[in-house]
Amino acid sequence: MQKDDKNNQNKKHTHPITRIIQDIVSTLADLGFEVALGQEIEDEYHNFDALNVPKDHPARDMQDTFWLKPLSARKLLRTQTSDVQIRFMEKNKPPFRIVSPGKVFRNEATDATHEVQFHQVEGLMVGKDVSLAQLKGVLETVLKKLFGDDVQIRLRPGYFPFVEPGVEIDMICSKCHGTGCPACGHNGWIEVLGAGMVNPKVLNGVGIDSREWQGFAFGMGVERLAMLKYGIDDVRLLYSGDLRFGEQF
Ligand code: 2NL
Repeated sequence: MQKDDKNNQNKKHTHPITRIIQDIVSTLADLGFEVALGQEIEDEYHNFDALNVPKDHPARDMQDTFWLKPLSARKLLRTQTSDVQIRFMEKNKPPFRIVSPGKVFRNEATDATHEVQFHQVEGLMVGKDVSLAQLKGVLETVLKKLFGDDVQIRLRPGYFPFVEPGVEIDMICSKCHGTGCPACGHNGWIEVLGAGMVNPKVLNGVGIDSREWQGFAFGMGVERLAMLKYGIDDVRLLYSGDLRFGEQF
């Protein structure tokens, strides 16, 4: 670094989104997860049907999904990276643990907390006797790496068609430690991601016998985690291209 670099301008900076993805992936790699990557253009089957998303689910609407009309066979921009995991399960026999980071797309109005293009990290573990308790341990390890050793999490029931049971994971507010303050909307807890036990219909659909195998899965929005970690109040700042923003990291 140069001596006159008062403004932090000559250092190398990794974008906050990249850093969060690297932290999550390296923590999961230590726990035996392999990276699985896919494609951003996907078909309706791998993005929705294989995940037990109902045919009339609003997520499939033109307003929520970018459909690529000129192409044949109902192609779309993937709305989550679960499609990668579906394709992995079609080709590989359990047991396995995979993590799928990547870019995803939702056709919705942008505001301080929504962008049409964002990043997700999904994880999946399939084996014998895989449990919700193991899921909790894995997610606690990941969140401690991102937010520090004081992290405490709790599981609440939540609904996603691809998991049963589904859970929402909350992290205790680091400002008030659970008593409630403006930072957590006077809640004491902050919702950070969704997860659950893989729905047996999803396993059977890819040819994995759900009487023999179980799995857990989780999905986290990277922009949301970056905003929480670095106190960023508008997601659009992450994509402004303004070097003064990047130099702060
Ligand atoms: C969220 C919730 C989630 C999954 C993603 C998943 C993948 C397969 C099977 C079953 Cl292949 N589940 N992924 C499960 C629960 C929640 O994401 O809010 N993400 C931002």
